[in-house]
Amino acid sequence: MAQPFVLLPTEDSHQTLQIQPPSTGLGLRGRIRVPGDKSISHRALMLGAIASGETTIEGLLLGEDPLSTAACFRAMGAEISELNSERVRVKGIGLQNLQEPIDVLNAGNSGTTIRLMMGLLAGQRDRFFCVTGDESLRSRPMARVIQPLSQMGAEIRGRQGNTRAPLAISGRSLQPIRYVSPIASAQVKSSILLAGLTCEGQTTVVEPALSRDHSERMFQAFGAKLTVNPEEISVTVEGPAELTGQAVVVPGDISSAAFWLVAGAIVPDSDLLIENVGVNPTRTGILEALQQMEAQITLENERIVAGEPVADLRVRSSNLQAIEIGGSLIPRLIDEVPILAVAAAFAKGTTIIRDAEELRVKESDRIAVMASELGRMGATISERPDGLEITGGAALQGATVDSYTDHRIAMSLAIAALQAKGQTQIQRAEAAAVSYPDFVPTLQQLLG
Ligand code: SPQ
Repeated sequence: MAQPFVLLPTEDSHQTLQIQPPSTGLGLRGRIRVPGDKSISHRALMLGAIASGETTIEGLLLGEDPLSTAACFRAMGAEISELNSERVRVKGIGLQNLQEPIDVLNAGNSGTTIRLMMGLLAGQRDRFFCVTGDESLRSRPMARVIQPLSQMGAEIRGRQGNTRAPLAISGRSLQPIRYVSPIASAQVKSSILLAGLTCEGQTTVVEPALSRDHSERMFQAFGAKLTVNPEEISVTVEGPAELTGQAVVVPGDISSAAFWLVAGAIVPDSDLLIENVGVNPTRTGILEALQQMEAQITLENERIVAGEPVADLRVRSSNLQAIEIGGSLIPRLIDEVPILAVAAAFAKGTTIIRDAEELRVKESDRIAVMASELGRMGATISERPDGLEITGGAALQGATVDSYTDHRIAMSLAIAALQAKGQTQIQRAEAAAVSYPDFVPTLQQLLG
Protein backbone atom coordinates (compact mmCIF):
# COMPACT_ATOMS: atom_id res chain seq x y z
CA MET A 1 0.00 0.00 0.00
CA ALA A 2 1.31 3.52 -0.83
CA GLN A 3 2.62 5.47 2.18
CA PRO A 4 0.01 8.10 3.15
CA PHE A 5 2.73 10.59 4.21
CA VAL A 6 6.12 10.96 2.57
CA LEU A 7 8.69 13.71 3.03
CA LEU A 8 10.62 14.25 -0.19
CA PRO A 9 13.87 16.26 -0.24
CA THR A 10 13.99 18.83 -3.05
CA GLU A 11 16.97 20.21 -5.01
CA ASP A 12 16.80 23.57 -3.23
CA SER A 13 17.29 21.73 0.11
CA HIS A 14 13.69 22.03 1.21
CA GLN A 15 11.25 19.15 1.77
CA THR A 16 7.91 18.46 0.16
CA LEU A 17 5.31 16.64 2.26
CA GLN A 18 3.23 14.35 0.08
CA ILE A 19 -0.11 13.33 1.54
CA GLN A 20 -2.33 10.65 0.07
CA PRO A 21 -5.27 9.96 2.38
CA PRO A 22 -6.14 6.24 2.35
CA SER A 23 -9.28 5.50 0.33
CA THR A 24 -10.61 3.35 3.19
CA GLY A 25 -11.21 6.42 5.35
CA LEU A 26 -9.05 7.32 8.32
CA GLY A 27 -10.81 7.93 11.61
CA LEU A 28 -8.23 9.45 13.97
CA ARG A 29 -8.26 7.57 17.25
CA GLY A 30 -6.13 7.17 20.33
CA ARG A 31 -4.13 9.32 22.75
CA ILE A 32 -1.38 11.70 21.80
CA ARG A 33 0.81 14.34 23.42
CA VAL A 34 1.87 17.55 21.77
CA PRO A 35 5.29 19.13 22.33
CA GLY A 36 5.94 21.79 24.95
CA ASP A 37 4.45 25.26 24.69
CA LYS A 38 6.67 27.48 22.54
CA SER A 39 5.91 30.74 24.34
CA ILE A 40 6.60 29.23 27.77
CA SER A 41 9.76 27.46 26.51
CA HIS A 42 11.30 30.75 25.31
CA ARG A 43 10.47 32.51 28.55
CA ALA A 44 11.80 29.70 30.75
CA LEU A 45 15.16 29.78 28.93
CA MET A 46 15.38 33.57 29.09
CA LEU A 47 14.34 34.00 32.72
CA GLY A 48 16.54 31.04 33.71
CA ALA A 49 19.49 32.80 32.05
CA ILE A 50 18.99 36.11 33.90
CA ALA A 51 17.98 34.72 37.31
CA SER A 52 20.39 33.84 40.05
CA GLY A 53 20.85 30.13 40.78
CA GLU A 54 19.61 27.17 38.80
CA THR A 55 16.42 26.83 36.78
CA THR A 56 15.19 23.43 35.66
CA ILE A 57 12.87 23.11 32.69
CA GLU A 58 10.74 20.00 32.19
CA GLY A 59 8.98 19.56 28.86
CA LEU A 60 10.94 22.17 26.89
CA LEU A 61 9.90 22.39 23.23
CA LEU A 62 12.78 21.18 21.08
CA GLY A 63 11.55 23.15 18.07
CA GLU A 64 13.86 25.39 16.09
CA ASP A 65 12.59 28.60 17.73
CA PRO A 66 13.51 27.77 21.35
CA LEU A 67 16.79 26.33 20.04
CA SER A 68 17.52 29.80 18.66
CA THR A 69 16.80 31.33 22.06
CA ALA A 70 19.10 28.84 23.80
CA ALA A 71 21.91 29.50 21.30
CA CYS A 72 21.63 33.28 21.78
CA PHE A 73 21.77 33.08 25.58
CA ARG A 74 24.64 30.57 25.52
CA ALA A 75 26.53 33.06 23.35
CA MET A 76 25.99 35.62 26.15
CA GLY A 77 27.38 33.38 28.89
CA ALA A 78 24.36 31.48 30.25
CA GLU A 79 25.16 27.84 30.98
CA ILE A 80 22.37 25.79 29.46
CA SER A 81 22.71 21.99 29.64
CA GLU A 82 22.07 19.74 26.65
CA LEU A 83 18.54 20.41 25.41
CA ASN A 84 16.02 17.62 25.88
CA SER A 85 12.35 17.43 26.76
CA GLU A 86 12.97 15.70 30.12
CA ARG A 87 15.05 18.14 32.16
CA VAL A 88 17.15 21.08 31.04
CA ARG A 89 19.31 22.93 33.58
CA VAL A 90 20.03 26.63 33.19
CA LYS A 91 22.65 28.28 35.38
CA GLY A 92 21.61 31.91 35.57
CA ILE A 93 24.15 34.69 35.37
CA GLY A 94 22.05 37.56 36.73
CA LEU A 95 19.87 40.26 35.23
CA GLN A 96 22.60 42.75 34.28
CA ASN A 97 25.36 40.26 33.54
CA LEU A 98 24.82 39.10 29.98
CA GLN A 99 28.21 39.04 28.25
CA GLU A 100 28.89 40.90 25.05
CA PRO A 101 28.75 38.14 22.39
CA ILE A 102 31.69 37.88 20.01
CA ASP A 103 29.42 37.46 17.00
CA VAL A 104 25.96 38.34 15.71
CA LEU A 105 23.08 36.78 17.66
CA ASN A 106 20.81 34.83 15.32
CA ALA A 107 17.13 34.52 16.28
CA GLY A 108 16.40 32.34 13.21
CA ASN A 109 12.69 32.38 12.41
CA SER A 110 11.59 33.47 15.87
CA GLY A 111 9.82 36.78 16.48
CA THR A 112 9.57 35.95 20.19
CA THR A 113 13.35 35.48 20.50
CA ILE A 114 14.32 38.73 18.81
CA ARG A 115 11.65 40.98 20.35
CA LEU A 116 11.89 39.73 23.93
CA MET A 117 15.68 39.62 23.81
CA MET A 118 15.80 43.22 22.58
CA GLY A 119 14.12 44.37 25.79
CA LEU A 120 16.75 42.63 27.88
CA LEU A 121 19.75 43.66 25.81
CA ALA A 122 18.76 47.34 25.72
CA GLY A 123 19.47 47.60 29.46
CA GLN A 124 22.87 45.80 29.51
CA ARG A 125 25.11 48.82 30.17
CA ASP A 126 28.26 49.31 28.04
CA ARG A 127 27.80 46.19 25.94
CA PHE A 128 27.08 45.99 22.22
CA PHE A 129 24.87 43.44 20.48
CA CYS A 130 23.97 42.71 16.85
CA VAL A 131 20.82 40.67 16.32
CA THR A 132 19.48 39.17 13.12
CA GLY A 133 17.27 36.38 11.84
CA ASP A 134 16.26 34.47 8.74
CA GLU A 135 14.69 36.05 5.64
CA SER A 136 11.18 35.95 7.14
CA LEU A 137 12.23 37.49 10.45
CA ARG A 138 14.26 40.21 8.73
CA SER A 139 11.07 41.30 6.96
CA ARG A 140 8.95 41.50 10.16
CA PRO A 141 8.27 44.84 11.91
CA MET A 142 10.55 45.71 14.83
CA ALA A 143 9.55 49.36 15.35
CA ARG A 144 6.71 48.21 17.63
CA VAL A 145 9.41 47.25 20.14
CA ILE A 146 12.17 49.71 19.20
CA GLN A 147 9.91 52.75 19.72
CA PRO A 148 8.84 52.08 23.33
CA LEU A 149 12.33 50.85 24.24
CA SER A 150 13.76 54.08 22.79
CA GLN A 151 11.35 56.01 25.03
CA MET A 152 13.05 54.20 27.91
CA GLY A 153 16.40 55.47 26.64
CA ALA A 154 17.47 52.45 24.57
CA GLU A 155 19.86 52.89 21.68
CA ILE A 156 18.80 50.57 18.88
CA ARG A 157 19.48 50.98 15.18
CA GLY A 158 18.18 48.86 12.34
CA ARG A 159 17.58 48.69 8.62
CA GLN A 160 14.84 50.63 6.87
CA GLY A 161 14.76 53.55 9.28
CA ASN A 162 15.08 51.47 12.45
CA THR A 163 12.23 49.13 11.59
CA ARG A 164 13.87 45.88 10.45
CA ALA A 165 16.64 43.48 11.57
CA PRO A 166 19.61 43.20 11.55
CA LEU A 167 19.64 45.43 14.60
CA ALA A 168 22.49 47.00 16.55
CA ILE A 169 21.89 47.56 20.26
CA SER A 170 24.17 49.61 22.52
CA GLY A 171 23.18 48.69 26.06
CA ARG A 172 22.64 51.55 28.53
CA SER A 173 20.74 52.51 31.68
CA LEU A 174 17.03 52.72 31.01
CA GLN A 175 14.22 54.70 32.63
CA PRO A 176 10.81 53.23 33.41
CA ILE A 177 7.81 54.27 31.29
CA ARG A 178 4.08 53.90 31.10
CA TYR A 179 3.39 52.63 27.61
CA VAL A 180 -0.07 52.46 26.03
CA SER A 181 0.38 49.89 23.28
CA PRO A 182 -1.68 50.32 20.11
CA ILE A 183 -1.66 46.52 19.57
CA ALA A 184 -2.48 43.53 21.75
CA SER A 185 0.92 41.86 21.49
CA ALA A 186 2.56 39.67 24.11
CA GLN A 187 5.92 40.25 22.44
CA VAL A 188 5.65 44.04 22.75
CA LYS A 189 4.37 43.75 26.33
CA SER A 190 7.06 41.24 27.36
CA SER A 191 9.90 43.15 25.73
CA ILE A 192 9.03 46.34 27.65
CA LEU A 193 8.52 44.43 30.90
CA LEU A 194 11.90 42.70 30.51
CA ALA A 195 13.51 46.11 29.99
CA GLY A 196 11.54 47.34 33.02
CA LEU A 197 13.14 44.63 35.17
CA THR A 198 16.54 46.25 34.65
CA CYS A 199 15.63 49.84 35.58
CA GLU A 200 14.80 51.65 38.79
CA GLY A 201 11.04 52.24 39.30
CA GLN A 202 7.73 51.12 37.83
CA THR A 203 7.22 50.22 34.19
CA THR A 204 3.62 49.81 33.00
CA VAL A 205 2.23 48.43 29.76
CA VAL A 206 -1.43 49.01 28.84
CA GLU A 207 -2.96 46.85 26.09
CA PRO A 208 -6.09 47.36 23.96
CA ALA A 209 -7.03 43.70 24.66
CA LEU A 210 -5.35 41.08 26.80
CA SER A 211 -2.57 39.15 25.05
CA ARG A 212 -1.05 35.93 26.40
CA ASP A 213 0.17 36.40 29.97
CA HIS A 214 2.92 33.76 30.29
CA SER A 215 5.56 36.42 30.99
CA GLU A 216 3.54 37.87 33.84
CA ARG A 217 3.03 34.45 35.43
CA MET A 218 6.66 33.50 35.10
CA PHE A 219 8.00 36.87 36.31
CA GLN A 220 5.95 36.42 39.49
CA ALA A 221 7.13 32.83 39.94
CA PHE A 222 10.78 33.98 39.63
CA GLY A 223 10.19 36.65 42.31
CA ALA A 224 9.68 39.89 40.36
CA LYS A 225 7.32 42.49 41.85
CA LEU A 226 4.50 42.57 39.33
CA THR A 227 0.91 43.79 39.52
CA VAL A 228 -1.89 43.27 37.05
CA ASN A 229 -4.76 45.72 36.62
CA PRO A 230 -7.54 43.89 34.76
CA GLU A 231 -9.84 46.95 34.55
CA GLU A 232 -7.30 48.92 32.56
CA ILE A 233 -5.75 45.80 30.96
CA SER A 234 -2.33 46.77 32.23
CA VAL A 235 0.63 45.23 33.98
CA THR A 236 3.34 46.94 36.06
CA VAL A 237 6.78 45.65 37.05
CA GLU A 238 9.06 47.20 39.59
CA GLY A 239 12.79 47.23 38.94
CA PRO A 240 15.50 46.46 39.52
CA ALA A 241 14.22 42.93 40.03
CA GLU A 242 15.84 40.08 41.87
CA LEU A 243 15.01 36.88 40.09
CA THR A 244 15.65 33.44 41.52
CA GLY A 245 15.85 30.25 39.44
CA GLN A 246 12.76 28.03 39.52
CA ALA A 247 11.53 24.59 38.48
CA VAL A 248 9.48 25.24 35.33
CA VAL A 249 7.15 22.59 33.93
CA VAL A 250 6.12 23.36 30.35
CA PRO A 251 2.65 22.10 29.35
CA GLY A 252 1.79 20.91 25.83
CA ASP A 253 1.24 23.73 23.34
CA ILE A 254 -2.42 24.48 22.63
CA SER A 255 -1.33 26.01 19.31
CA SER A 256 0.03 22.57 18.30
CA ALA A 257 -2.97 20.75 19.78
CA ALA A 258 -5.21 22.93 17.57
CA PHE A 259 -4.15 20.95 14.46
CA TRP A 260 -5.44 17.71 16.01
CA LEU A 261 -8.58 19.38 17.37
CA VAL A 262 -9.53 20.42 13.86
CA ALA A 263 -8.38 17.09 12.35
CA GLY A 264 -10.50 15.17 14.88
CA ALA A 265 -13.50 17.40 14.18
CA ILE A 266 -13.37 17.18 10.36
CA VAL A 267 -12.27 13.56 9.82
CA PRO A 268 -15.25 11.19 10.17
CA ASP A 269 -15.08 8.43 12.79
CA SER A 270 -12.50 10.22 14.95
CA ASP A 271 -12.16 10.19 18.73
CA LEU A 272 -8.90 11.62 19.94
CA LEU A 273 -7.50 12.47 23.36
CA ILE A 274 -4.74 15.10 23.43
CA GLU A 275 -3.09 14.87 26.82
CA ASN A 276 -1.44 17.54 28.95
CA VAL A 277 -2.33 20.68 27.01
CA GLY A 278 -1.87 24.19 28.44
CA VAL A 279 -5.28 25.89 28.76
CA ASN A 280 -4.22 29.31 30.01
CA PRO A 281 -7.35 31.49 29.40
CA THR A 282 -5.30 33.95 27.31
CA ARG A 283 -4.70 31.08 24.83
CA THR A 284 -8.02 29.20 24.75
CA GLY A 285 -9.78 31.32 22.13
CA ILE A 286 -9.45 28.37 19.73
CA LEU A 287 -11.45 26.11 22.08
CA GLU A 288 -14.18 28.73 22.34
CA ALA A 289 -14.30 29.30 18.57
CA LEU A 290 -14.41 25.57 17.78
CA GLN A 291 -17.05 24.92 20.44
CA GLN A 292 -19.08 27.79 19.00
CA MET A 293 -18.77 25.94 15.66
CA GLU A 294 -20.32 22.95 17.46
CA ALA A 295 -17.11 20.94 17.52
CA GLN A 296 -17.39 18.12 20.05
CA ILE A 297 -14.52 19.09 22.33
CA THR A 298 -14.38 18.44 26.05
CA LEU A 299 -11.80 19.28 28.71
CA GLU A 300 -10.88 16.44 31.05
CA ASN A 301 -8.63 16.18 34.09
CA GLU A 302 -8.24 19.96 34.49
CA ARG A 303 -5.40 20.89 36.86
CA ILE A 304 -2.75 23.54 37.61
CA VAL A 305 0.87 22.61 36.86
CA ALA A 306 3.62 25.02 37.96
CA GLY A 307 1.30 28.02 37.76
CA GLU A 308 -0.30 27.24 34.38
CA PRO A 309 -3.72 25.57 33.86
CA VAL A 310 -3.52 22.23 32.04
CA ALA A 311 -6.13 19.74 30.74
CA ASP A 312 -6.58 16.75 28.45
CA LEU A 313 -8.64 17.67 25.38
CA ARG A 314 -11.00 15.18 23.80
CA VAL A 315 -12.33 15.74 20.30
CA ARG A 316 -14.78 13.72 18.26
CA SER A 317 -15.98 14.01 14.65
CA SER A 318 -18.39 16.92 14.41
CA ASN A 319 -20.82 18.68 12.11
CA LEU A 320 -19.24 22.12 12.12
CA GLN A 321 -21.23 25.32 11.71
CA ALA A 322 -19.91 28.67 10.47
CA ILE A 323 -19.16 31.49 12.94
CA GLU A 324 -18.25 35.17 12.90
CA ILE A 325 -15.40 36.22 15.18
CA GLY A 326 -13.41 39.35 15.96
CA GLY A 327 -12.53 41.77 18.77
CA SER A 328 -10.83 40.64 21.96
CA LEU A 329 -11.15 36.95 21.03
CA ILE A 330 -8.57 37.40 18.24
CA PRO A 331 -5.43 37.84 20.42
CA ARG A 332 -6.52 34.71 22.29
CA LEU A 333 -6.38 32.58 19.11
CA ILE A 334 -4.15 34.60 16.79
CA ASP A 335 -1.78 31.72 15.92
CA GLU A 336 -4.69 29.35 15.34
CA VAL A 337 -6.42 31.36 12.60
CA PRO A 338 -4.81 29.33 9.76
CA ILE A 339 -6.12 26.03 11.17
CA LEU A 340 -9.45 27.68 12.04
CA ALA A 341 -9.74 28.60 8.35
CA VAL A 342 -9.39 24.88 7.56
CA ALA A 343 -12.18 24.07 10.03
CA ALA A 344 -14.32 26.77 8.38
CA ALA A 345 -13.80 25.15 4.97
CA PHE A 346 -15.62 22.08 6.37
CA ALA A 347 -18.36 24.01 8.21
CA LYS A 348 -21.89 24.77 7.07
CA GLY A 349 -22.24 28.42 6.09
CA THR A 350 -19.89 31.38 5.80
CA THR A 351 -17.31 32.05 8.49
CA ILE A 352 -15.98 35.59 8.88
CA ILE A 353 -12.77 36.36 10.77
CA ARG A 354 -12.31 40.09 11.52
CA ASP A 355 -9.77 42.25 13.40
CA ALA A 356 -6.93 39.87 12.59
CA GLU A 357 -4.69 42.19 10.49
CA GLU A 358 -1.74 41.19 12.73
CA LEU A 359 -1.68 37.96 10.73
CA ARG A 360 -0.16 39.89 7.84
CA VAL A 361 3.10 40.37 9.77
CA LYS A 362 3.69 36.86 11.08
CA GLU A 363 6.17 34.34 9.62
CA SER A 364 4.22 34.90 6.37
CA ASP A 365 1.21 37.03 5.49
CA ARG A 366 -1.10 34.36 6.89
CA ILE A 367 -4.24 36.00 5.48
CA ALA A 368 -2.96 36.11 1.90
CA VAL A 369 -1.26 32.70 2.07
CA MET A 370 -4.23 30.81 3.54
CA ALA A 371 -6.55 32.41 0.98
CA SER A 372 -4.30 31.44 -1.93
CA GLU A 373 -3.24 27.95 -0.78
CA LEU A 374 -6.58 26.70 0.57
CA GLY A 375 -8.09 28.26 -2.55
CA ARG A 376 -5.78 26.06 -4.67
CA MET A 377 -7.34 23.05 -2.95
CA GLY A 378 -10.81 24.24 -3.98
CA ALA A 379 -11.98 26.00 -0.81
CA THR A 380 -14.24 29.03 -1.18
CA ILE A 381 -12.08 31.52 0.67
CA SER A 382 -11.31 35.20 0.22
CA GLU A 383 -9.20 37.82 1.93
CA ARG A 384 -10.56 40.71 3.92
CA PRO A 385 -8.14 43.52 4.82
CA ASP A 386 -8.35 42.34 8.43
CA GLY A 387 -9.10 38.64 8.06
CA LEU A 388 -10.78 35.96 6.00
CA GLU A 389 -14.18 34.92 4.70
CA ILE A 390 -14.66 31.19 4.12
CA THR A 391 -17.76 29.42 2.85
CA GLY A 392 -17.66 25.78 3.87
CA GLY A 393 -18.80 22.74 2.00
CA ALA A 394 -16.81 22.84 -1.27
CA ALA A 395 -15.16 19.43 -1.78
CA LEU A 396 -11.38 19.90 -1.43
CA GLN A 397 -9.05 18.44 -4.06
CA GLY A 398 -5.44 17.44 -3.52
CA ALA A 399 -3.10 20.09 -5.01
CA THR A 400 0.45 21.38 -4.95
CA VAL A 401 0.59 24.09 -2.30
CA ASP A 402 3.34 26.02 -0.50
CA SER A 403 3.99 26.68 3.19
CA TYR A 404 5.81 29.93 2.37
CA THR A 405 8.25 28.58 5.03
CA ASP A 406 5.62 29.23 7.71
CA HIS A 407 5.24 26.35 10.18
CA ARG A 408 1.57 27.00 10.95
CA ILE A 409 0.68 27.17 7.25
CA ALA A 410 2.51 23.88 6.53
CA MET A 411 0.61 22.03 9.27
CA SER A 412 -2.77 23.63 8.52
CA LEU A 413 -2.53 22.58 4.87
CA ALA A 414 -1.56 19.04 5.95
CA ILE A 415 -4.75 18.76 8.01
CA ALA A 416 -6.83 20.08 5.08
CA ALA A 417 -5.16 17.43 2.87
CA LEU A 418 -6.47 14.63 5.14
CA GLN A 419 -9.97 15.38 3.85
CA ALA A 420 -9.08 16.29 0.26
CA LYS A 421 -9.60 13.97 -2.68
CA GLY A 422 -6.31 12.75 -4.15
CA GLN A 423 -2.74 13.66 -3.45
CA THR A 424 -1.52 16.94 -1.90
CA GLN A 425 2.08 18.11 -2.08
CA ILE A 426 3.08 20.73 0.50
CA GLN A 427 6.27 22.48 -0.54
CA ARG A 428 8.79 23.67 2.07
CA ALA A 429 6.96 21.58 4.69
CA GLU A 430 10.10 21.25 6.83
CA ALA A 431 9.02 24.60 8.31
CA ALA A 432 6.83 22.59 10.74
CA ALA A 433 9.98 21.92 12.81
CA VAL A 434 9.93 25.53 14.04
CA SER A 435 7.24 24.60 16.57
CA TYR A 436 6.43 20.91 16.01
CA PRO A 437 9.37 18.71 14.94
CA ASP A 438 7.33 15.47 15.30
CA PHE A 439 4.28 16.62 13.38
CA VAL A 440 4.64 14.09 10.52
CA PRO A 441 5.51 11.09 12.79
CA THR A 442 2.42 11.96 14.87
CA LEU A 443 0.26 11.95 11.72
CA GLN A 444 1.72 8.53 10.92
CA GLN A 445 1.09 7.27 14.46
CA LEU A 446 -2.53 8.35 14.29
CA LEU A 447 -3.12 6.43 11.12
CA GLY A 448 -1.13 3.48 12.59
O1 SPQ B 1 7.71 33.91 17.76
P1 SPQ B 1 6.94 34.16 16.52
O2 SPQ B 1 7.76 33.86 15.31
O3 SPQ B 1 6.35 35.53 16.46
O4 SPQ B 1 5.73 33.08 16.54
C1 SPQ B 1 4.29 33.17 16.48
C2 SPQ B 1 3.81 31.74 15.98
O5 SPQ B 1 2.89 31.62 15.20
O6 SPQ B 1 4.39 30.78 16.48
C3 SPQ B 1 3.77 34.28 15.57
F1 SPQ B 1 4.00 34.16 14.37
O7 SPQ B 1 3.71 33.29 17.79
C4 SPQ B 1 3.75 34.47 18.58
C5 SPQ B 1 2.33 35.01 18.75
O8 SPQ B 1 1.72 35.31 17.53
C6 SPQ B 1 4.32 34.09 19.91
C7 SPQ B 1 4.06 35.09 20.98
C8 SPQ B 1 4.79 35.01 22.25
O9 SPQ B 1 5.32 33.93 22.61
O10 SPQ B 1 4.85 36.04 22.96
C9 SPQ B 1 3.11 36.09 20.84
C10 SPQ B 1 2.33 36.29 19.60
O11 SPQ B 1 2.88 37.35 18.86
P2 SPQ B 1 2.49 38.88 19.10
O12 SPQ B 1 3.16 39.62 17.96
O13 SPQ B 1 1.00 38.95 19.03
O14 SPQ B 1 3.02 39.31 20.39
